[in-house]
Amino acid sequence: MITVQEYLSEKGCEEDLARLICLIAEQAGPIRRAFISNQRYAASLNTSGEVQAEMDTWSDRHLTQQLAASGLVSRIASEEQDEVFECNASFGKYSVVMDPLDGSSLIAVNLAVGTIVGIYEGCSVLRKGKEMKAALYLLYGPMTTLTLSIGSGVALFSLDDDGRYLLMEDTIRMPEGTIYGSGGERPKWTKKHASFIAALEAEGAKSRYSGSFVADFHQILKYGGLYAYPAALGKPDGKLRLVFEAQPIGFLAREAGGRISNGSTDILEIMPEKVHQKTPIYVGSRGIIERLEALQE
Ligand code: AHM
Ligand code: MG
Repeated sequence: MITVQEYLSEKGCEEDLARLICLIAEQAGPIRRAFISNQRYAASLNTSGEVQAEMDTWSDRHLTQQLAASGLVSRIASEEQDEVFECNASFGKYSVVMDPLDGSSLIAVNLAVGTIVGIYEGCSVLRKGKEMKAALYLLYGPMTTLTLSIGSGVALFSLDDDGRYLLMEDTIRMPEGTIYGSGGERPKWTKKHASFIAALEAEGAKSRYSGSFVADFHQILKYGGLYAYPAALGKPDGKLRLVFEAQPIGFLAREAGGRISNGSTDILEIMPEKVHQKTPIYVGSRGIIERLEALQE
C-alpha cells in the first residue's frame, strides 16, 4: 500500500508543501476525537452571520495553532475568523484558506462533515483559484478520507488505525453522471436554475443532498452529476464562500476533469475582492456545467 508521504514524493511534490499537506491531514485524528465533547452550538456568529457550532470554533482554533506553529505558513484565511490571521512566521512559504468544519449543522445528527483547505504559495490569500498549489478535503464519514490534488490529478486516501493515509485511488476522473443536489429554497430559486433542475429531473436525474458541501461534492466527484448552491431571490450571491469553499473544491473538480462555475463564469478564473465573498456555485461533470453556462437568463 502506498502512503500519502510516498505518493507525494513519487509525484515530486516539494518537501515543504508535502510537510504542510501531511500536517493538515494528521489533524483529522484530533478533530474526530473532539466531536464527542463539542456537540453544541457556540454563542457566536461567524462573519457570514451564521451561528457557529462548538466544533467550528474548536477546529478553527486547533488548525490555526498547528499551521501557525509549523513555520510553513504566513497567512491563514478561515471561514470562522473575521480577519486574515497573520502567523508570526510571516516568512512562511505558503498561505492557507480553509473551512475548518464544513457542514457543521449536521454534527448533531451524525452525518458526514469535513475540512476544506486550499494552499497558495506566497503570502496572499486573495488569489484566483487556478493559482492554487494544492487543495484537499478531509471527510469524516464511516471512514476518514483525504481527497487531494497538487495539480496533477486527484488522489483519494483512507486513514488506517495506525494513523497512515493509504492510497485508495490514484487518478479519480469525474464521470458524466445523473445525481444532483441543490441548496436553497425552491420557491426562491431563479427561473434559470429552476428550469435547469427541471430539465435534469425530466432526463431521470436523481436528487441526493445532505447539506454538507464536502460530502455532497464527494459523491459527485465519484459518481458524476451536479452540486449547486444557486443565486436566489434576495440572495444574488447564494450562500457558499468563494475563497474557503468554492476555490478549493473547484480546483479538485477541475483536476478530476469536472468544472466549477458561478452560472456563467469559471469560478477558478475569478479574482476575489474580499475574503468572505460569497458566490453561487455549480460544480460537477463538465458536460452538465457547460450546458448550464450555455443557457440564457
Ligand atoms: P458551513 O460551512 O457553515 O457548514 O455552511 C455551509 C454549508 C454547506 O456545507 C452546505 O452545502 C450548505 O451550507 C447547506 O446549506 P442549507 O442548509 O441551506 O442546505
Ligand atoms: Mg462550509
